[in-house]
Amino acid sequence: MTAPRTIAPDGADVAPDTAMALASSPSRQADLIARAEGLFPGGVNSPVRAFRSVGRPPLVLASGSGAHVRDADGNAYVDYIGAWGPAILGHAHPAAVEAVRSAALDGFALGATSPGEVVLGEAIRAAMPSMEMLRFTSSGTEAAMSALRLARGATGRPLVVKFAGGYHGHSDGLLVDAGSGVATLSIPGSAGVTEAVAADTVVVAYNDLSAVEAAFAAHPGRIAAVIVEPVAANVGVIPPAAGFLEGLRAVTSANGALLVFDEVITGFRVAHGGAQARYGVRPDLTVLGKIIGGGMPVGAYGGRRDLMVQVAPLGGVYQAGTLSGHPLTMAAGAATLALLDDAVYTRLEAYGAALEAGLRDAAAAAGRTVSIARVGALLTVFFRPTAPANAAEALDADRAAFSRFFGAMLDAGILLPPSQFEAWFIGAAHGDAELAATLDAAAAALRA
Ligand code: KE4
Repeated sequence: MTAPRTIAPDGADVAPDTAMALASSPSRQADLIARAEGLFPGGVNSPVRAFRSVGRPPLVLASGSGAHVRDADGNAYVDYIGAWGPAILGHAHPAAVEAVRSAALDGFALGATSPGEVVLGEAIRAAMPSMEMLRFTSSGTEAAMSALRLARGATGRPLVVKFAGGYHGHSDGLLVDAGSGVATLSIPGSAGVTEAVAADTVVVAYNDLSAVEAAFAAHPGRIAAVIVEPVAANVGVIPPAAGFLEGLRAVTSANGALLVFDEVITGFRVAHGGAQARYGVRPDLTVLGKIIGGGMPVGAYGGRRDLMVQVAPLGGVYQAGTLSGHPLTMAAGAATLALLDDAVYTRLEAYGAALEAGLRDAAAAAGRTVSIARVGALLTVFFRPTAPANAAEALDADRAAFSRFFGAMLDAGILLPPSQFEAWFIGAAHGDAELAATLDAAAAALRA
């Protein structure tokens, strides 16, 4: 096997021995960050990676193995970013690596349906029977955007309801903030999103079924769909209140609108069949990403066959993608899903419960007031007295306290997602040693 190539500062390839020198130089991470900041906005290719909300310089992560990652200076961490969800088996799982290596020998994208798309598609449908038909994309953003285009096309209605704090990727109509009143049309949530586009989205509070009913009353016959993270995880973890998801199912059905579950995070994480299996609520459409690609670029949307047959080339709802269903992604995803058996979910739940209990004990021993929200292998420590029920409550958490906690954990070799408003992503490679290291670090960090 040839030695790994290393790109020197001037961009030229260097020989392995020089590569070793570079890798061990104290400034390699700083050098890479400086170069990245000259190349990418904020030095990153996705904003949260900039660590700006925790007041620390970003890391450049050079490798991952199991529950651990290593930065470009060789510092090792117990990892709870988990590639933002995909690394449910841990990083560089041998089965996934071998699946990708083997698939690569047959070429990369070939420009027509590949056998792996059929294999992974059938595995997803077997786990999530509501996805009678599906379409792969290259990101969760594409999948969510396409699912809502389908909802509008299938119903002939213009409006979509989403929840404050719900994140469904960065398509224009979903980068919006709540309007002035309850159930009023929303306003742009990002520069570059027009008021016209924002006005097709209504934003209401998570776990507030009456607000959803008010939206349908305010906009009779005009709402195409309600899109929801069945477990909110982009404002930190916020579980659905009892009856909330069932209520969404009832109110959308009663009003001729579609229920769209964004399971990009929860899919294959909170249960093999996702949140729809865990909570027993069947959506009309589901959005997937992350785990189904095993860490390779991926998204998917699917659901009722009578809806999906309206997608091109069968129907009038257009959607396409050069690298949709990429063979190497399909291989990594299929290898990953094949290993997600009951024993893995039992292990994930046990680790999550032990981590939650240990963190509660550490906070109590330190006399700190925190709250912890957890659903299976998704967890958030909120620096506020009670676990939030919606985004407004989550957003009043003490961000400065979180930042201090994040920094102390990082210095102790525990890498948390660099935001109070993200979930800790536990994987099956997290074991007793990682739990002990995490709880020891948390006990010290919470006393600081
Ligand atoms: P992507 O386009 O990033 O593949 O997926 C968008 C998306 C859609 N739906 C949900 C529920 C999501 O959480 C995401 C993306 N998740 C974030 C983490 N909270 C990705 C991290 C990042 O933006 O870098």
